[in-house]
Amino acid sequence: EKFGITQALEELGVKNINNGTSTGADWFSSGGEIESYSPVDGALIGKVKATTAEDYEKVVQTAEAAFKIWRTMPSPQRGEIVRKFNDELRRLKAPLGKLVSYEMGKSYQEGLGEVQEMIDICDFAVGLSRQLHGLTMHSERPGHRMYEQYHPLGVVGVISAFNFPVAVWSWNTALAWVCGDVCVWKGSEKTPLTSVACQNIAARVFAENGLPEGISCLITGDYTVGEMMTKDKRVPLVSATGSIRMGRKVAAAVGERLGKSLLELGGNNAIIVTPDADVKMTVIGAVFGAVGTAGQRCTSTRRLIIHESMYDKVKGAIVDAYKQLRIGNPLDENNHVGPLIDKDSVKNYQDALKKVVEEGGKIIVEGGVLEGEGYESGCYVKPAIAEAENHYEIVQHETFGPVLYMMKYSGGVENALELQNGVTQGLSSAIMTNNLREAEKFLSVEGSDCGIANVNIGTSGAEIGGAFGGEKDTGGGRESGSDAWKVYMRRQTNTINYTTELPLAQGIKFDL
Ligand code: UN1
Repeated sequence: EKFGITQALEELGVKNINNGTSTGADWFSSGGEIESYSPVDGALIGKVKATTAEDYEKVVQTAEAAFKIWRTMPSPQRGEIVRKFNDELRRLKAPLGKLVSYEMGKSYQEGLGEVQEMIDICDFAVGLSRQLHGLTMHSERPGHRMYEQYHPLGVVGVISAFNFPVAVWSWNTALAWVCGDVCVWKGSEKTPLTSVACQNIAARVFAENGLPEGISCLITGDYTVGEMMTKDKRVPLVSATGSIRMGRKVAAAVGERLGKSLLELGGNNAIIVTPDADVKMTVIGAVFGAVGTAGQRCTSTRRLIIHESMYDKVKGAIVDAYKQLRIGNPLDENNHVGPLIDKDSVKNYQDALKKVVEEGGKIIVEGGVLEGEGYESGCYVKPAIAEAENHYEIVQHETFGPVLYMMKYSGGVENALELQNGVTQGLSSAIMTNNLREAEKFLSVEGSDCGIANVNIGTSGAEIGGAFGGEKDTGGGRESGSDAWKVYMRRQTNTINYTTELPLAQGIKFDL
C-alpha cells in the first residue's frame, strides 16, 4: 500500500476510490466527472462529480435554510461547534496532512503544517466567538444611547486555490461560522478530494450536534461553477484566493451586483538583503521561501534584492544551498522539494526560464524537468535561479514555481525599496538587516507597500494571528487573524431615545 494513502482516505471517509463514482459528501454534485491525479506519482486517486446549475440551486437553498437556524444560535455556542470541529481536525491531522501532501504535492511536513493552520484558526475563532465587539458612542442628543453591533451576512462564498487546499478554506469558514454565516465552498478542481474530506468532517460535526449540514456546503468544478456564486445576489460576500486574472473577474462580477469581495491574489515577494544582513539567516529564509511548496505559495520568495557589497557572498551561499536540495516524493521526509501541481504548471515554469534568458537574464542555477525513477508523474522540476532585472516582463509576473530572480542594488535601502515596490503585486516582503535605521525605514510609510512586511524573517510562513493579504494587484483583502472577521459581518449603528422628546440631530428644529 502506497504511502498509507488508502488508509488515510478511509479515515477521512472519502469513499469509493477509483471505482468511477463519487467519493462521499455527494448531495451537491451530479454533473461531469472530475478526476484527481496525484502529482506525486501520477496515479488517479479518485473522482468527484461537478456541480451543475441545478445542483447549485439546491445548494444555495440548503445554505439559506441553514442560515435561518445558525444565525439565531448565540455566537459562543457557534464557537463551541467550531471547537468540536477542531477536535476532529486534531484527531485527523495525520491523514488529512497526508492527503494534502499526496493530492497537492507539498511535503508531508507542510501538509501537517497546513492542518495546523486550520487548528490554529479554529482556536482563534472559538475565542473570537466571545469577542465580536462593536463600539458604543456618546450621542449628541440628550437621553439617547448609540452603539453598533455586528450581524451575520448570510451565505458566504469561498473560492480557494490548489496550493493551500484546506487552510485557506478554514481561515474563511472558521471565522464566518462564529460570525453566524454559512459557507458555500468551491475548492480547486485540482484538489477535489481534500475538499471532500473537509466537507465530510464538517458535515459529521454538524449532524452530531443536530445542526443542518447546509452550514457548510461544497460545490465542485472549474471557474464556471465559481461564476454561479459570483453572479448570485444571494451570496453577499465572495472570498476568493487565486490568480490576479481570476480576481479581476470575481471583483467585476461581484461588484456589478454590489456585493462584497475579499480578494487574496498573486504576490511577487522580495527579500531585501542589506550590508548588515546575517548571511546564515538570509540563506535559510530565502531558500525555504523560494523552494518550499515548490515555489507554489502566494508568499513564496520570487526576488532577492541584494546590496552590491554582499552580492557575491550571498549568491555563493545560496547557490551552495541549492546544491544540497533533495527533490522527490514529498511523503518521504528526506526530500525538501516535491512536484509541481500538474504539467501545465511545469510548462509555465519552463516558459519562465526561457523568457528570462530571452530578456537578458543569466541562469546561475540550472532548472529542468526530472525524469526517471520516482519522477514518473512528470511534475518534478529543479529549483532554478536567474540573475535578472526588475523591469523584465517575466520578473514582473508571478510564476507559480521554484524560480528565483536575483538582483543587485547600490546605495541606501531606499533604492532597494524602489525595486521591491516596483511590481504590480503587494503581498509579502522582507528585509534582512541588523541595522535599526534600515529596518524602521522598511516598515515606515516610505517603506514596503505590501500587506505583510517582515524583518529578519523570509516572505512565507505567516502566522494565522495576523491579517493575511496584500495591496495593489494582490486585491486588498485581509483574511485570518486580527480584525479580519469584520468583513464577514454587517455593521449596524443603533440609536435609542429613552426620553419623551424627539430632538433631531445636528440641532435641527422642526416644530409641528
Ligand atoms: C497562500 O499561499 O495562499 O504565509 C497562503 C504562508 C502560509 C499561507 C500561504 N501561512 O506562507
